[in-house]
Amino acid sequence: MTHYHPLTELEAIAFSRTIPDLFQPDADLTSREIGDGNLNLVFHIQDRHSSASVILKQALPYAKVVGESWPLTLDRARIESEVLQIQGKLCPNLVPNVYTYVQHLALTVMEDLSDHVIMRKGLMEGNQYPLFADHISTFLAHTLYYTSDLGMNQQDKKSQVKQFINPELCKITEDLIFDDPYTNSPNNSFDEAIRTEAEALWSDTELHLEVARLRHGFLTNAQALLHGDLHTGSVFITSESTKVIDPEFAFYGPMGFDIGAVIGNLLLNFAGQEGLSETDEHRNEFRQYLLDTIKQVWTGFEQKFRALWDNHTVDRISRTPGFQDIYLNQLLQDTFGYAGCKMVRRVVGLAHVADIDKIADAASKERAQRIALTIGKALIKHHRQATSIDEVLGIAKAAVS
Ligand code: SR1
Ligand code: MG
Repeated sequence: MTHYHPLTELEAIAFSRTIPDLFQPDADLTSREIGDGNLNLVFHIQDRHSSASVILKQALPYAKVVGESWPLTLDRARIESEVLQIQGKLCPNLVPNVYTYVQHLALTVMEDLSDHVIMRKGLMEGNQYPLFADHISTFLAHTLYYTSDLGMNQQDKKSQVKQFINPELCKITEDLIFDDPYTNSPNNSFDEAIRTEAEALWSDTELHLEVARLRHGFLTNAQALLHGDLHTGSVFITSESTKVIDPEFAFYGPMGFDIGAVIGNLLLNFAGQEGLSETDEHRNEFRQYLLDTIKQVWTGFEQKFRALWDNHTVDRISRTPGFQDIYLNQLLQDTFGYAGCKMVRRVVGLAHVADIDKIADAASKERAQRIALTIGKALIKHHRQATSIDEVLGIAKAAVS
C-alpha cells in the first residue's frame, strides 16, 4: 500500500492490524464502511471478541456527494488530522484522539466514538443534550481565542495561517454558501413547492448586499483557525460527552462563521420540528429547548472568551478599555449573518439537511423549508444591527407564530 488508492474493507482490516498496541495478533476483525457524509470513506474496524475498535477515515480524490466529476484535494486529510491535534490540545475531551495520519493514503486513524450518535440524528429523534451548550461554547471559546492574534504569538499565527491555507475546500463554501443560493446556479437543488421562494432569493438585492459583506469577511478576515463546517452532523454526542469531528474545511477565517454554523443548524432543526414533532405540545417544548440552547451557546461562549481575553491575552494594546466590547459585538453580528447563510443554503443549495429533507409529509416539509428561509433571510438582513442574542430568539419565534 505505497501509493494512494481508496481502501477496500479487506485492506482496511489488514492496515488496522499494523497499528501498534491496538489489536491482539489473533484479533477477529470486521470492517463496516459507515461514511454517510458528502466527501470521505469511513471504516469502522472492530474486534469480534474484545472491545477494541478504531476508525479509519480516508479522503477520496473527489466529492462523493457529486462524483468523480468534482475532483477534490487529498490535502484536506492532512489539514483535518493536524487541526484535530491542535484542537485536542486546546480542548482535551472535546475532539477524537488521532492515533496516526498516513499521508500517502490520505488516511487518519482515530478513536472510535460509536458509543456516541451524530447530533443531527439525536435531535431528529427528539433527544435533548443538556451539556452540549457548555461543551460547544468551551470548544468555540478555546479554539477561536487561542488560535487568534489575541491568544497566540502573532508571528506563529502567520505561520499557522500558511499551514492551513485550504483553497479548494474554501471554494466549496464560497460557492455553495455565499453565491449559488442567490442566483440561478446549476448547483442549486430545491423542491418545486418552494420555487417562488427560491427564485425570490435571486433578485433580492438588499439580501445580496448583506451576503456580499459576509462573503467578503469569509474571504479576507483571517481571525482564527476555524473548524469550517461546524454543523450538527460534525458533532458526536451522548448525554455526558460532546466530540467535534471532521474539520477538513478548517482554515483561518472569521470566528462568527463557526459560531453561526452551530446556531444556524440548531435553527434548521427548529424549522424541522414542523414535521419531526408529532404533537403541538412536543413541538413547542422542543423548540423552546433549542432556543434555550442557542442562548446558552452564545452566552457561554461570550463569558469564556472574555475570561480568556482578561486573563491570557498576549496583545498589550487589545487590553484598551472598550476594545473587547467592540470586538464581541462584531462577533455577535457576524454570528447572526453566518447563521442565516448556513440556513438558506441548506434549503435551496446543493447539500441539504436531514432535519428537513427527511420529513415525509409534503405539507409539513414545505412549511419547514419556508420557516428556515424566513429565519435565515431575517438573520442575514438584520445582522449588522444585532446587539443581543435575544434577537435571534425573537426572529425564530416570529417565524412560527
Ligand atoms: C460538496 S460538499 C457539500 C457540503 O458538505 C460539507 O459538509 C460542507 O458543508 C459542504 O458545503
Ligand atoms: Mg463533514
